[in-house]
Amino acid sequence: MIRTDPPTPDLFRTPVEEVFIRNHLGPHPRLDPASWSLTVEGLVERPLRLDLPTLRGLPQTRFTAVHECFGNPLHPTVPTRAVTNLEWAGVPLAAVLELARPRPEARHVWLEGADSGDFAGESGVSYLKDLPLDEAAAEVVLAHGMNGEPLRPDHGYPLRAVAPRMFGTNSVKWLTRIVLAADRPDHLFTTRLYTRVLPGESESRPVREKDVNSKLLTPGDGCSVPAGSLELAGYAWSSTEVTSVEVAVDDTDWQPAALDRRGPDPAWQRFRLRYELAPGPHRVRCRATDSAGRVQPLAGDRNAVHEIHVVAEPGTRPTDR
Ligand SMILES: Nc1nc2c(c(=O)[nH]1)N[C@H]1C(S)=C(S)[C@@H](COP(=O)(O)O)O[C@H]1N2
Ligand SMILES: [Mo]
Repeated sequence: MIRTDPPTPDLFRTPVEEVFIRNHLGPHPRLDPASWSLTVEGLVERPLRLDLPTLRGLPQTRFTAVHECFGNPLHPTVPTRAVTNLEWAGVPLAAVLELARPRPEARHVWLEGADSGDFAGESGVSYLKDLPLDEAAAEVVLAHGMNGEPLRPDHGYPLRAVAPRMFGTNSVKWLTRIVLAADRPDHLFTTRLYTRVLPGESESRPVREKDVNSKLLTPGDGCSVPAGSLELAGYAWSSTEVTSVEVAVDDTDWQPAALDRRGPDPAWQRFRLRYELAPGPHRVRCRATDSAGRVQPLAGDRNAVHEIHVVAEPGTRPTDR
């Protein structure tokens, strides 16, 4: 499937129209909200079948989080920076688990969507992901709203999982089944794809927590700008708080940018640096560090430093800058 991502606009909250769409198994399933239901089964004291009105009657939560695609799982080190920042509304998974009462042997939560199809040479596969029970109970939200409107069909209507600190692949759309289990599921999207060996580790692990990363959004890549003083800005994010962002123009040293604090939600953080840009072509790079001490690598991985190219035009400097 060939498609280009919509550009990331330089706004704190990404408009729904600009959010990338990632469907591994073909076009989105058409689900009728009247007959749709979510089952909770496996190692639970009380198996459940929940309809939408019942879910809407449970405690609700609303928060803003970075929504980032890990990238093509067949090319796990290629940077895509397909990233947005969205406000989600839904029911904490914990509220549903409280009703279902997981048995003591339950260790993992499997989340399955209604879509099925072919991917990476396998046919008739479903979209299935899993998380450790304690992590899922602490973070996963069963979302029905995005940016104050009902989820659109492409984004998982009527209900999807959202794992706010994790890559988008974990946020199962068109959610219809939750299974509590003692083990991880052996499946295309859990154990065969979406696993990786992190720097400094020898064992491969599932793609879950987001990497430290950043993206320069102003000025836009490939743009002409007036030479002189201008703001270089964008967003940085990680599974934890980002603690610093540095910017480098051409081959000068890394300079610390001003950085907003993250706040209680796992949203992205704005960085900015005012810079005197001489006339001519320039390469601008940004590099984030998070509270876990992780730093974006210069090259070779999916979160390598982001770089843009701009041309500063002489004599076009507006007076209001
Ligand atoms: N059921 C289902 N859920 C899914 C997917 C999918 O193909 N099927 N793609 C995943 C991937 S890889 C990403 S990045 C996000 C994308 O969510 P979006 O299309 O709403 O932006 O959904 C995830 N959840
Ligand atoms: Mo993705």
